[in-house]
Amino acid sequence: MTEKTHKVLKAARKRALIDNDTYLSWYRQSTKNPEKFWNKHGKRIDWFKPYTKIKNTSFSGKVSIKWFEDGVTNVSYNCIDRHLKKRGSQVAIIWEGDNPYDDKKVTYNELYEQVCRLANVMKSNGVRKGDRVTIYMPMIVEAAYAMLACARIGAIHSIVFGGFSPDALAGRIVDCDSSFIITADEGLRGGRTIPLKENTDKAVEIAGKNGVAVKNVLVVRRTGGSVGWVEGRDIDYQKAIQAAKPECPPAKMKAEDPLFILYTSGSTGKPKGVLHTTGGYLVYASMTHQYVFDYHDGDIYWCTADVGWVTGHSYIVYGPLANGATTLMFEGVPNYPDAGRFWDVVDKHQVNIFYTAPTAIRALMGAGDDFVKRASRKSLRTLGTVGEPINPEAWEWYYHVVGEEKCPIVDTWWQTETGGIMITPLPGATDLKAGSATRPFFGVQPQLVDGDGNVLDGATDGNLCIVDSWPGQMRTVYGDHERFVQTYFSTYKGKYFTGDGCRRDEDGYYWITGRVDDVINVSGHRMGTAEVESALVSHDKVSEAAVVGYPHDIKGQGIYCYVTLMAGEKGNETLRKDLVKHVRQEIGPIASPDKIQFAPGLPKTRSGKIMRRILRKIAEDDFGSLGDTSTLAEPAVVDDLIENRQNKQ
Ligand code: 6R9
Repeated sequence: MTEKTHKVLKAARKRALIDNDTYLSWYRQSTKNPEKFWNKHGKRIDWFKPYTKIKNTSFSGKVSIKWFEDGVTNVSYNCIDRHLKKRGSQVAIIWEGDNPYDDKKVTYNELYEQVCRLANVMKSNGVRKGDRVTIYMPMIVEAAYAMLACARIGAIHSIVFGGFSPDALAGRIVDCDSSFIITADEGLRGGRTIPLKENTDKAVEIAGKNGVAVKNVLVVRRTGGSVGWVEGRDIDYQKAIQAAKPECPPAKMKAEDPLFILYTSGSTGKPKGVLHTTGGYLVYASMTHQYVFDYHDGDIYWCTADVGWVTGHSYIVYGPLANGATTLMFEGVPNYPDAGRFWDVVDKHQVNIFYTAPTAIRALMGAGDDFVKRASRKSLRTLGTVGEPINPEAWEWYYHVVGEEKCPIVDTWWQTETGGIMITPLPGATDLKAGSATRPFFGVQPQLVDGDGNVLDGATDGNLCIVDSWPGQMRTVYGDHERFVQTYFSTYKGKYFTGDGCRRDEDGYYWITGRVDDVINVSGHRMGTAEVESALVSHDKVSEAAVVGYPHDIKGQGIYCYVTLMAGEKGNETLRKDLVKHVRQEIGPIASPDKIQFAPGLPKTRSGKIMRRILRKIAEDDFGSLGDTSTLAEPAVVDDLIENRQNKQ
C-alpha cells in the first residue's frame, strides 16, 4: 500500500525546535544510552535535591520502575512558583465557559495564590501527604487549582470524569479509600446542567455502605443551583478559600512519590487505578508538550479534552504549566451554541496550537465547512489529535479545511498508562501520512510481535509492545501490583504490552489499528466490554450479556449488546429503553448502549467461552465471513443472531 505523504511544511521547519536530523540523532542517543539522555533532560524541571540515579527499571519478574529516584521536587512548584519571577503577570489559564459570553483569565500570580489558599484549606481539614483526594468536577479553573493544590501538599488526586454515575464514582472512592472530595454544585455543558453534588451525595452514601467514610466534601458554586447540604461534612469552597492563608510552602516530594491515580478500563474486571508518580511523569509530560506541539514561549495552547481523562492531566494542566505556557480550558462542547464554536474560540483567544479528538473532527466535518470558514483561524499553527485512530478522510479535512494546508497535524498515540505521548510526528521534522501516528518519541522503543510473541521485523502487522521504560510510564495499579504485572507484562514476557494492534509500513511509520483486547473506544473514551456486560447482567431481567464494538461514523465505535433474558421475560422496546437507562445509572451516560439485540442464546465454545469474534462480525453486518463455527456448542444460535441483527444494511 502506498499512502500520500505530506512533506514537512517549510514554515514549520524554519520555526521548529527539532528538525529531522535532530530527531534522528536524539532518538539514537535516547535508545543507545538512555541514562545519558534522560540525565540531561531530567534537568528541564527544577529539583530541590538533584538526582544522582537516573534509570532503575525492570520489565521482568516483579516489574519495578523508578526514575530519578533520589531526586526531590514538587510538581506544583514546577508548574507555578518557578515561573513567578519571569511571568507572574502572564496568563496561565484562559477559561472559556459553556456560554460564549463567559470567560476569564488567570495569571501565574493569581494561580499561585489560589492554589496556596486551597492547599491550606485542605491541610486545615486534615488532608496529609499520601492521602487520596477525589476530584469530581466540571471544566472550571478550580479543577486545575484542585490538582495543583494536591500536588503542593503531596496528596494523591483521583479525578473522576463528571460523566460517571454515582455508582461509578463510589467504586473509585472506595477503591482508593478516599475521604476528601472536591466537587461543584452543578456542571454546565451545552446549556444543560449536570447534578455533580447530588451525584456526590449518592456516591458518599454508597461508599459509606462499602466501608469508606467520606469526611469532607468541598463544593464550588458553579451554577448556584440549590443542592443538599450536610452540616459538618460539606464545605463551601469560596468561603473557605477567602479565610485561608495565601501562602503554602510546597511539600518536598521524592521523585517516586505518587502524584495521581486515574481509573481506566481494561479487558477484565473493574477499572484499574493507574498510578503515576512525580519526577519522571513531569519530565515526560513537559518534554512531550514542548516538542510534539513545537511549543514556543508566548504561544496560546488549547487542548479540548476534559481533566477527567489523562489527556487533560498531561496536556491541559501539568505539561503546559510546567513549560510556563498559557493553557486554555474549555467548559463546553464542540457543537454549542453551534458547530462553529471551536473555531470561534480559536479566533477569540488567538489560539496557536489546537489539540482535539477524531470524534469531534468527524462530527464537525459532518456539520459542513461554513462553520469553519466563518472564523479566520489565522492564529493556528499546529493541530493535533488524540484518543483513537483518525480515518484519513477526517485527517484530510482537518488538514485542508481547518488548517488550510498551513498547519502540520500531530496524530499522537499514547495511553493513560504511558503518561505522555509515545508515537507522534514532530511538526518540523516528520513528513505526514494521513492516519499514521508516524514515529516514536525520544526514548520510546516500539516492537511488533505476533500472537506467540515472535518479534516481527520490517513492514508488518502485529501487536504493539514497548521494550524499555520511559520516564512517564505508570508505576503500578494502585493497591494491586500483581494486577499491574499480569495486565501489562505477562502476555509477552519482559515487554510492556499496549493492548493495541499496529501496522509498520516500509518507511518505519506506525499505524495504530485499534485495540486487540476486549476494550472498545467510544468517542475516544475507553470502555471495557466486561464493564458494560456486568452492568447489563445486574438488571434483574437479564441472564447473560455480551458486548462488542462496531464501526460508528462519528463515535469511531458504537456499543452493541447481545442480551439473553431470564426465562419468561420478553424483549421489547420498553425493556430496551430500560436497559439503556440501567447502564447509564451503573456506569454513566458515556456507556449508553447504541444497539441492543435480544438473543435466545450466545455462541459459545464447548468449554463455555463466548465467541466474540462471531458477535463482532454480526454487529458489523459482515456475517459472510464468520470463519470456523464448528467448535461451537450450539451452531444454530448463530442463525438466530444473524436473522435478528440490529445493524442490517
Ligand atoms: C491518551 C488516551 C488509550 C487508547 C490506546 C489506543 C487509543 C489513543 C490514539 C489511539 C490510534 C491515536 N488511541 N490515541 N489510537 N491513534 N493517536 O487516549 O488514553 O484513554 O487510556 O486510551 O486509545 O487504542 O490504547 P486512553
